Amino acid sequence: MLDYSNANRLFIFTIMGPFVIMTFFHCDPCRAQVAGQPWEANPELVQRLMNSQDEFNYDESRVPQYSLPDALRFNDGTPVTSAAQWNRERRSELMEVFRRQVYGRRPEATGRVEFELLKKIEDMFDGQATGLSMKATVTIERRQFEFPFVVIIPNLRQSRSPAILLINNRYFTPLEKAATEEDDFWPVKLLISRGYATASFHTSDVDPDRADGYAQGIRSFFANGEAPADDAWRSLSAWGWAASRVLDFLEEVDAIDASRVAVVGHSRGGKSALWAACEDTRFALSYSNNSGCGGAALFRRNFGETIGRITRVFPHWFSPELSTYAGREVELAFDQHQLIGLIAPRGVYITSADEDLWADPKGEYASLVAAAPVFELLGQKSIVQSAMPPLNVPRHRGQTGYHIRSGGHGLEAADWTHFLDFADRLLITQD
Ligand code: GTR
Repeated sequence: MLDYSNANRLFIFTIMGPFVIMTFFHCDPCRAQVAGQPWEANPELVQRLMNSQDEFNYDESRVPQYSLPDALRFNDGTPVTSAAQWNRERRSELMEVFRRQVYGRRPEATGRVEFELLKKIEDMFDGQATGLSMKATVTIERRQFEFPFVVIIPNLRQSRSPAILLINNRYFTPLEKAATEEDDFWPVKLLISRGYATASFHTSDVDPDRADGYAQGIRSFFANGEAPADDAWRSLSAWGWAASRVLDFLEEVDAIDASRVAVVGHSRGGKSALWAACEDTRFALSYSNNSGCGGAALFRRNFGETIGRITRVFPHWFSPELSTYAGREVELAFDQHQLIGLIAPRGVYITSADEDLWADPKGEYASLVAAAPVFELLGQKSIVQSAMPPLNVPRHRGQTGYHIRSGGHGLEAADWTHFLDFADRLLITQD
């Protein structure tokens, strides 16, 4: 197969002239990656993005030199040398950094949360599953806040099922719809057939995904209508909080093993799924799909979406403090590999998509690798290879997994299949 690295393309152009260039730009398979070689961005796509979005960097050669802050050093520079030190002190120190500077601090009050069964379907998918349409009601004094969620449980398993909890940033899927319509974004039938229970809720039902949605959301409810404090939780954290409430319910379901629950999200939902697993150590695994800036990707690479842009367009997602680092990412005391480290020693699965350069695939992968010392300190294996895997070739090692899929930004059937292959190793094999 041909190698379309810049040097070779130049060579081909020199010897064969415009004919090759025509073919290169018009025939997608022509940029097929070399089998077995690490993924590289399509140079044609890079060029197109550089031309159309010159505010952002898509050029690997313009990624600044950077060194990452060490997860295994206390804020004062002292090294963290034992798992006990990490668990007792360093982890909470780092959690505080992310709360203050990125996702905000959740309220201390928990409210009383009750669950109501609205509807049950016992014979979903020809008797293979039971579906529950649920309502969570949060009560503080005499005030109440409600949000709906759906749970589907396999009927045919001998033992308790592990579960996949999707933070759905696109829409709410009512139980009737889940029972009758297939949807790659939340492929209920596939999950059931692979032995998982599954649950989902819609982000905007908990905290509206709009810069002006605060008054209708759970954050305002907890603050009794007061404006959010500077360090208060923002929407990404609020959605993760809701995932924890759904997990509270899963703990009550006999057919589900709540110690084997993965929290999953795509894009903004993927940012939220990572933070959800940091805040709630009951999650056994976090799967963050195409989460990019403010998710898995390293801020310091300054590739694709930036702090300046994301905090301007989505001010409700992050602590205001994050926006002050726009253009000076290098001064951040942390980076997103440490977020992944906060999930260790539990499982983390990260994905990218070939055409989703906005989310910086290399930054998403590099972040996962840079978290390895934390997994190691905690006695677990994780991916350590710095070269990316080839396109569509998942990589698994110990507690972490990664793939980069053909195509664009999205949570697709192939992503789920690859993810479930990884999840099986962590959540199913112990049966
Ligand atoms: C984009 C945003 C990304 C990502 C995405 C999504 O507009 O810039 O960070 O979160 O939305 O959620 O689909």
